Amino acid sequence: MSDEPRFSDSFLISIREAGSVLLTTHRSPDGDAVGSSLAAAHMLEALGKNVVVWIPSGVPGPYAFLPGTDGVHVGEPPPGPFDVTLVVDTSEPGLLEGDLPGPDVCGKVLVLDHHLSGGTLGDEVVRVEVAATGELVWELAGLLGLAPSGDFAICVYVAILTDTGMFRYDLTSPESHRIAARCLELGVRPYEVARHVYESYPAAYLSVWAELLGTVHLDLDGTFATLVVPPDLLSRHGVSEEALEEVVGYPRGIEGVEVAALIRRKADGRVRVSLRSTGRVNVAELASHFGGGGHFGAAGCDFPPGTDLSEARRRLASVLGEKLGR
Ligand SMILES: [Mn+2]
Repeated sequence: MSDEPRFSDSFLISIREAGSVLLTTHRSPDGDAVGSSLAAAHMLEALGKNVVVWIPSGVPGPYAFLPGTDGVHVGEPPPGPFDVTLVVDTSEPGLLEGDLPGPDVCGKVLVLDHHLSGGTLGDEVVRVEVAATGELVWELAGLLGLAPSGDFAICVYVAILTDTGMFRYDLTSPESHRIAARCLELGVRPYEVARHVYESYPAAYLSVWAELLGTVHLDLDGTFATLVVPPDLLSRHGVSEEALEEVVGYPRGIEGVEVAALIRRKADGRVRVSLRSTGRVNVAELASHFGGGGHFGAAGCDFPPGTDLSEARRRLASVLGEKLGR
């Protein structure tokens, strides 16, 4: 980890001097995206700024209990203008759900993120060694001289809880736990949060998972596990894509598995592959063979329309087989 300060003076001055701030994040917002956006909103409001959180598709159900959700602006961008736009949890323009309005509306664009990317949205604080963007928001609040509130703490806690996979993934650090511990001291109740985030899914999800887990296929001597989503699975059970979010964790958990994949056809006909690693194989690199990308442990790629789902699996297995020497 580098000892140089994470936040440049110009970044801090831009935040301090802003009277109005637009906050936004990436599409398919996860717990870190929503938690970091709302935590930053609580922080900036405590500093007396006018803040709008813009999440075009709204806050997904599991995070809707977080304080500040009611004020989130959905749909088209808010009219503004804003002095500063702070983008959290991505620095990749293509991963935003809606295009940022022009500089006349956005003002100066700042980024807080922990993903490797070639993106160039604005003045960026990107730290790939940090487990969650929420940790950067926590640090920023301290640099701005703020004592964390309970509302701020619960948003940061959800960001860290979800992006560390419940404190399991490799980037989980002593600092992740220290911040989480402070959040508990500020009133966060772990089971209450877990109930909302992980234990509030519709009963239909179990039927979806039961059917999907039955498609598990092991290749490469049991090191590559895939699930293939039947074409009408979601519509038959009346659920959205959210039902598929965590399910790839099951094949990853099989003893001996190095890489797990969830393969499905998207509405536009392309084949979407979500990849997860158990620690030895860099799945971002695997995904990059097919024009995708992501993290070492979690990545994704698309195959063009017309690709058969089982053909996508074979092509992945062939590249992975070379990497694994199988
Ligand atoms: Mn994140």
